Amino acid sequence: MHTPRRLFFALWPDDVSRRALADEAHRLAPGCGDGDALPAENLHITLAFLGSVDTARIAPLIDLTQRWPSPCGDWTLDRLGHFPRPRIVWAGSLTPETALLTLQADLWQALSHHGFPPPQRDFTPHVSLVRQADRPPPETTLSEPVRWRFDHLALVASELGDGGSRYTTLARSE
Ligand code: 2AM
Repeated sequence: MHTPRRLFFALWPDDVSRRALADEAHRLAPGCGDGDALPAENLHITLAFLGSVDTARIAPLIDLTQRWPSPCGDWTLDRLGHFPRPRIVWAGSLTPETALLTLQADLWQALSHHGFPPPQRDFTPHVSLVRQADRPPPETTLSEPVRWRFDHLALVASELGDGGSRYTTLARSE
């Protein structure tokens, strides 16, 4: 029997944005209660978190992802925030990003047809930068805005290991 996998849908940054965000994470980490900067390769925005999914339900999700028309747009990250309970410092935007909100809503609508109910809470588009962050960062904005160009949606499996999360892309949009 196969064990369920922890899945989520995400957008991954282009290389330039990834480096800029990784630099920001390293700059911020010491001032946030000695948090841990996330590794550059793990930086992403989650659009839909599915949690643990039985293997029998994964093939339709791969199919959905591969058929999804690739989103194409820019997202400007300029704001810093802090989620106290998961102890995360994140980057997001001061102005609501309509394209991301629409994409997230469309994705959940499609997922609801596969038996995944949409979350009850509001969506705050963000990229986690620092974990184990006991304090918010001293500033509320990024040192320089980061313009992130997105061009595909990815279905990703997450495994928790000693050194943090390991992500494997299972499918990407066409
Ligand atoms: P985060 O960026 O806010 O940490 C893989 O774990 C991804 O799914 C991470 O990006 C994480 O969001 C998100 N995630 C983990 N647990 C979640 C939950 N219970 N609800 C929503 N998103 C979650």
